[in-house]
This record gives sequence, structure tokens and C-alpha cells, in this order.
Amino acid sequence: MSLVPRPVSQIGDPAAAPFRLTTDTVVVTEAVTETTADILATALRASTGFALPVGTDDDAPRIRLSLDSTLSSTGGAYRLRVTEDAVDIVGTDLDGVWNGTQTLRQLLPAANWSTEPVTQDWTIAATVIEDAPRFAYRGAMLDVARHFFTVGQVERFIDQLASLKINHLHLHLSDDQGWRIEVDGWPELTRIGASSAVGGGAGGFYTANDYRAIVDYAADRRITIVPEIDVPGHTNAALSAYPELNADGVAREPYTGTEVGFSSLDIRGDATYRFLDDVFTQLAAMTPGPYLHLGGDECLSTPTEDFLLFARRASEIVAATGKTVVAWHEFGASPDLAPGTVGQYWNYVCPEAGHAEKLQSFVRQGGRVIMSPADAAYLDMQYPGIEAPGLAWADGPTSIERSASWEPTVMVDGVGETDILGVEAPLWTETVDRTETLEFLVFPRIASVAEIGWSPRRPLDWQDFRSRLAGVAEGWTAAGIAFHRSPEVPWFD
Ligand code: TNX
Repeated sequence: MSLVPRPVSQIGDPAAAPFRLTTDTVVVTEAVTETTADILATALRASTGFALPVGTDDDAPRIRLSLDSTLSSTGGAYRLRVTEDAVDIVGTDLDGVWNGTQTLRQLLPAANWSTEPVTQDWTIAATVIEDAPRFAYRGAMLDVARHFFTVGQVERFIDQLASLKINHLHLHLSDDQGWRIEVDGWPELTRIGASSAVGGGAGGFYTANDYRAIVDYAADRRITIVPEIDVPGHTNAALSAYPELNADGVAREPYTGTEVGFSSLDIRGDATYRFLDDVFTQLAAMTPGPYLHLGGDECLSTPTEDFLLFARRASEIVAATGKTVVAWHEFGASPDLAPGTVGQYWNYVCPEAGHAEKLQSFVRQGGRVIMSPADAAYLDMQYPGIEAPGLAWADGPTSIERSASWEPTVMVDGVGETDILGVEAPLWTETVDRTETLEFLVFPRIASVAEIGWSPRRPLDWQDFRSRLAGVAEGWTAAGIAFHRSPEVPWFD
């Protein structure tokens, strides 16, 4: 069975008898790991048809989940031991237990990802895996502003991310083409601002309850939601809803194209900061995770002096909510970052002029960074030989091999291992308006970024990686994921 991301160590025991999942198997858990046990048992009941009761009975053949904080000081670490009698998953924390269950599912026959019962032998070869993540932040981003995705679509995506041990989902909740989150006291944001999308689609938005449902669903799968309200550029949707957010006091027309860089909040107006205060205070209250992302990218129509003024004031507003600010790397132009501000890098693996300095600024001011190089980690780039869906601006098309070949610590001088919080693969959705298209662009390249974020550093072993991709893709097939069957990978059929 193939594992992606590659674990720190795996030692098989071919001479030992395998574990066999049967009608008699039980899932043994402590109270604190019960949510993880229930999610695992629910999935395996669907595919195996077995009862798989969750409880504390330790006599039967079992899958046992437990916590042992002495296992490792690295959050998310786990040990998984498979013997004839038991699968034992020990996590150093709840994240570790969860991660162990995702490895277990990759060890099981691929049909365990099916949502229909499958009749077959459910054996797992005897093995011991010791594993821990390289980076604390392993992320994906979904742009729900260019096209809207429903709660159900986002939950499906969350399941897919969790299977690769990704633990952050960044939601790009606003842009020129749409505003996607309800804000008390600002009803036109959703009445007008949410009614557009790229290409003139219907749009949509999350109510506060919808958003909480996503947050909770993600939390049960050990995924932190990182909400982004992109300001002061990328704001046409807000500017169309409220005239007072515009410097000239005139509401903009809704926008359905794909240009960037033409919109800006009124940097000198009080309404702008009242607006940001309400938005970020409410978003903070709905978001249990530590981060609020305020965008800050491509502010091509905001004069530099205004941008710096805005960066300081907007940072203060977000910091006052108690959350850590995250911003795209252009924000590093500001000398007034809030303490601990995290910079997200979107320029190339080999930085173009002017970009490295901005990223270094976050580190100099005491923060850390998330690496999302557009020419390697952007999921919305075209695949070689296929013109749609996808964009090509970031040196695209982007092959799977390229998506797997970059090393985050050697890209920007002065930004090394301990400065890097982690990696993230963004999916911008100018060309994506449905689940099948999303899955086609995301899979398999998301697996590359998951492996870079999780596995111990080493140069890409392409033959090994592509054959492991082919292995895990059997599970993608069983799960009904519409992945791209790229000729780069030796798929099984
Ligand atoms: C650039 S890179 C953007 C987005 C676009 C994306 C398309 C960055 C932070 N912003 O506004 O959707 O390119 O690939």
C-alpha cells in the first residue's frame, strides 16, 4: 500500500501475520479521541458493511486509538503499529491520533474509501510507522469568491484534504467578483455583493451558521479554517454594495470579469475602518482558529503611501480581535506589521525582483511565513497539454513533477526552516465552477504540496513519488474523486 505523504519511518514485518478487519473488529477509544474514532468507524462501516462498534472493550480484535503526550514534542506526531491482533494508533496529541487514522486508511485496501459496501478481504500487513510533520502548517486555499462553493462542496473538499494530512483550509471569502460571508449590520454585502461571480453566475454566500458548520466540520477533522477578507484591493464586490467605501462616494457596478488590481477601498475615509472593524470582529468571533487573513495582494490602484497607512490601521483592527494577522507578501512593505504577522508568499520559486524583500520583512519584524510559490504550488495553473480548465500566468502549465520538486527553505535568502510556518496550495477559481473541475485541478498536485509540508526534507525521488501517487489514487478512484489521469503517473488502470 502506498503512503502519501511519505512517513518518517516505516518498518514492515513480512514474516508476521497480517491484521484482518472483520465483522468482529471493534474500535477502542478513550473519551477524548471519540470524535476521531466515530469518523473512522463511520467511514469503514460504509465501505466494509461491518458493525465496527466504538467502545472501550479491549478483548476483541481491535483498532485502538490513544493519546500519549510523551511520544513526541512535535504536534501531530503518531505511532501506528499493525500486528495480527490489533492496529494500535498512539498520538502525541489529538492531531496525532487523527493523522494516524489517515495513515491507517492508506494502509487498508483502496476500497475502504468507497461509500458503498464492498465485499473483499480487508487485510493490512504487519508494520510499525513512526511519523511526525515537518511543518506545523500544511494548507490548501479555496477561492469561493470568483465562484461560490456550497457548504456540502467545501465539506467534501475538507475530507479530501484531511486524507493527505493537510491541517489548514484558507477560505478566500471576498474579491472583486463576490462577497461570500454574512456580516451583521452590513446587509448589502450579501444582498448585492454576493449576487455576482466570474462569468455572470448566480453567486452565493455563507450565513453565519453555514460558516460555523464548515468550521465545525473541519475542526472534527483536525483542520483549522483560515478566513480571508481581501483588502484594500480585490474589493469591487464590497464597493458595489456600499457607496461610502469608495473614495468618490459612488457605488461600483458588480464585476464578473477576471482582471485584477483595479479596485481599492477608500483609504482615507472613516467608513472603511468602521466596516473593517465590524467585519473582522465578527469573523474573529466565528473563527476558533488563531488566524485572520486580510489579503493585501495586488493593490495596483492604491498609491504606496495610502497602502502603508492602510496596512497599519487594518493590522491594528485585526490584532485587536486577538487573532494573528496573515497577509500576502506585499504587506511586508509595511514597517508597522502587528506582532507575529504571518506573510504568505505567492511569487515564484526563484523570486522576481522586489518580492523577496517583502517576504523577508515579515521575518525581520518577528513573524513567520507560509510558502505558496505560484509556479509550483498554485492548483489553478493548467496541466501540460490541456488548455482548460486553468490559467497559465505563473510560468504555467505546471506539471505534477514541478509541483513536487520545490524546497521551501532555499527559495528566499534569510527565510529558512524555522522562519517557515508551512506551505499552502491555493486554488483560485476563475476557471472553476463545479466540484469535478475543482478535483481535476487539485488532484494529484495537492498531494505534492502535502508531501513537501509533511515529509522529512530530501530531494524529490520522482520515480518513487509517482508510483506512490498511483497507489493512493486507487483510493481516489474508490472515493469518486475526479482526479487528472496525467500521463506523468503510471496509474494502475
Ligand atoms: C493572482 S497571487 C492572485 C489572484 C488570482 C490568481 C490567479 C495572488 C495573491 N492573487 O487574485 O486569482 O493570481 O492565479
